[in-house]
Amino acid sequence: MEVVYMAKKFWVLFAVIVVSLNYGCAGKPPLVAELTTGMEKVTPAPLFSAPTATVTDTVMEMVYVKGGCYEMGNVFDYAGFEENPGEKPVHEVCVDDFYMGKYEVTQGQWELIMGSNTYLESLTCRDKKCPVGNVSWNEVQDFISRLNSRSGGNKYRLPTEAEWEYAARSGGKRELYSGGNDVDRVAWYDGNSDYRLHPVGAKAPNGLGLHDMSGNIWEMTSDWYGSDYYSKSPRNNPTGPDKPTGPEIDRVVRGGCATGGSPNQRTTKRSHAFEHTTPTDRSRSLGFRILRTP
Ligand SMILES: [Ca+2]
Repeated sequence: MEVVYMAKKFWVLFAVIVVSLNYGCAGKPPLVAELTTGMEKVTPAPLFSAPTATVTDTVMEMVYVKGGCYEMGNVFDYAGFEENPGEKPVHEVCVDDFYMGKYEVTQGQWELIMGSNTYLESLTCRDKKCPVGNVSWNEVQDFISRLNSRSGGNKYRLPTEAEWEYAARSGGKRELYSGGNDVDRVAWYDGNSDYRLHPVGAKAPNGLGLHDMSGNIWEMTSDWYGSDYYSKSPRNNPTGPDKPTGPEIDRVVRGGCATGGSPNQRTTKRSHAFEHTTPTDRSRSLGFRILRTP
């Protein structure tokens, strides 16, 4: 018993030290003025109770994103892509600094936080490093709430749509896909995925070091969907309509997925969870990525 007690004590102490070190870096943006990657490993203490833990299945890696202003919306004029009225008008938006999850939330992270892998069996990629999907809006809110409780704060949440696009475009740059114009290099989509999800981080990152913002699995945002929202969005830190507008009552989802065509992987592509969905519905092609405020 004494040995077990000492072992537990060691891991608690170790976790406290690691958390202290990491949080020491959290409020310190990189010295480089340009948008860059200030890596932060945010490590809720209980996650370190497993000595065999590996990075992508237990640690929330967050990338520092320096805020700024950008032209949000469909800034591209290219032939062959479907027009999505909801992506226009292009309008200037400014967002504050934040940390964005380097990867889509994985099944390993989900199981550790939620203590359950219910509903995950049907996913086309089953591994701790595969993205979690088939989880409902309400379950994701529960995940975030638990993550906040474990880290002793209230800093984790879903990104807004504006934050998501700013990060996906490597800080608001003119990027067709997240990381460049070569969809095969940066995204799992129907042209290269074999119609399956893939472990996170296998494709090239974007300019901020973020992986899979184009492709693999759709990602939830916190905004209600409004097809006309871009015509009336506030400039600073928009959070979407107060309530859903039009026939859709869904939240905005972004980034495309492994079973979708290349137009869906575009950084400016807006979609929404299945029409008339409820907070308890699930989709195997819908997961999420978390944001942490400084
Ligand atoms: Ca994705």
